[in-house]
Amino acid sequence: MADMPVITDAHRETFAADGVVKIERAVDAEWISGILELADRQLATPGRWVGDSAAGRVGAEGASTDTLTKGRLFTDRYLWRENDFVKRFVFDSGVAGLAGELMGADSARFYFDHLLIKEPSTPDPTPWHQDIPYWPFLGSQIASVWVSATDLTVEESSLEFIRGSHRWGRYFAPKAFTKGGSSWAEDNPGDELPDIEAARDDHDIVGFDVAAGDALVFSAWSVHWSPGNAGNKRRVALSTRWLGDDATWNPRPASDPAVTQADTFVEPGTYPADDNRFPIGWTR
Ligand SMILES: O=C(O)CCC(=O)C(=O)O
Repeated sequence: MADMPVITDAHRETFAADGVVKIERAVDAEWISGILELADRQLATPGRWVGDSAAGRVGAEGASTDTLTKGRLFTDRYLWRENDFVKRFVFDSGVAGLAGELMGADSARFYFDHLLIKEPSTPDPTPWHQDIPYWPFLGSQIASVWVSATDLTVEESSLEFIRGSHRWGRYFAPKAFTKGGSSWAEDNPGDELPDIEAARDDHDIVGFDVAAGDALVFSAWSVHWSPGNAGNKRRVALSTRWLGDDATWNPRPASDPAVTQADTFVEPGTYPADDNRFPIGWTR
């Protein structure tokens, strides 16, 4: 188990008030190079749950997956059950403890891993969204730990959040991240998210420049996005999703299909005490 960065009262207060907090040097260089290698591997041989803005271009005019090094938003997820590195990252890097501590939970169960890559000169933003409407869960203690494997400014596609939006009591209909990538999400219920970009000054937006190894820990109810990557280097982040004490399993027909009712014995509306699908990563 890696040494965990110290979580201070200031971190806890910021997470509670803003719905997001940056934890510097959350993971060390070994994990960072592992994430970068994972990115190379998944780009070359994507998993089952891939979303790829270049999918239509692969194979066209001789383009192979390896040659598409510009203008590409690529996501892959739910790798932990087959990929040893991802599994070790989930359980041994300390990210579970960050989530558990900041949620104020007694334990943190794991939901899924999400690799998010934007090649240089990728115009595609990750749209403004809340995470919770994509997922088959409800509860206030549900959070992500987003770890950047590269130094990153907001212009190079780091994340921005609307401060305090986790407390709005709103549930916004999801949007697909990439064309065809998560179109299942668009059948989910929810309010129409206002056009944040058209009225940025109406919102209290906070953005985070990060160093490789920094983590952004945020509530699944926080409204957030990332712009495209205007920079000249690949942007790679690995997000892990965590369930605290008050999380309940609430599958809907259009929830993320990576884990469905067919995969678990958990009854809808109850705590997800399934050590196989939602294993404990940390306890207080
Ligand atoms: O990395 C990104 O662009 C988006 C990340 C995100 O939305 C998430 O981890 O929930």
